[in-house]
Amino acid sequence: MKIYFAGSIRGGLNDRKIYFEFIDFFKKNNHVVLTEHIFDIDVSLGNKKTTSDYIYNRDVTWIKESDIIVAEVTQPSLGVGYEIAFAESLNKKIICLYKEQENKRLSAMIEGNKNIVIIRYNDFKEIKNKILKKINDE
Ligand code: 6IA
Repeated sequence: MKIYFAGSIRGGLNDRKIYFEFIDFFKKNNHVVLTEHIFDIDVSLGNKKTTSDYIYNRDVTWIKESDIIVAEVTQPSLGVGYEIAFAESLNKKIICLYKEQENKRLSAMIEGNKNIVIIRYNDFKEIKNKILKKINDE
């Protein structure tokens, strides 16, 4: 599957390590991750073309090209919310991964949307099989 993996960037990069774990995991399971390098600050900053205009156009093209969007939504991000809604408008399959946290709740615009499969977790290892199964489900 061609996966568009989304996660917060300007919304905050606190969960960047988890994003890398998910991306590695998908690649090891023979999926293509279109966004595999976007959280790599060194690669991104080394690329002189990374203006907002360039990023927007490239990412929209990748979403159109993808089979599925997997979004890590623990750290709220305007960009990720936009990407989810855009993918929904194209009838793409959408999986959101949410790490449970005390005194916080996932946005109702994600939690209440029946077109989105939500997988909650405490530890990434617990949900590995579940994610693979959901990715391959028709
Ligand atoms: O509003 P946000 O920046 O948190 O939105 C994050 C989402 O927008 C991600 O899922 C990406 O798909 C997309 N996005 C935002 N910024 C970039 C970017 N910047 N490169 C690629 N996609 C992006 C350059 C990388 C930066 C670490 C220097």
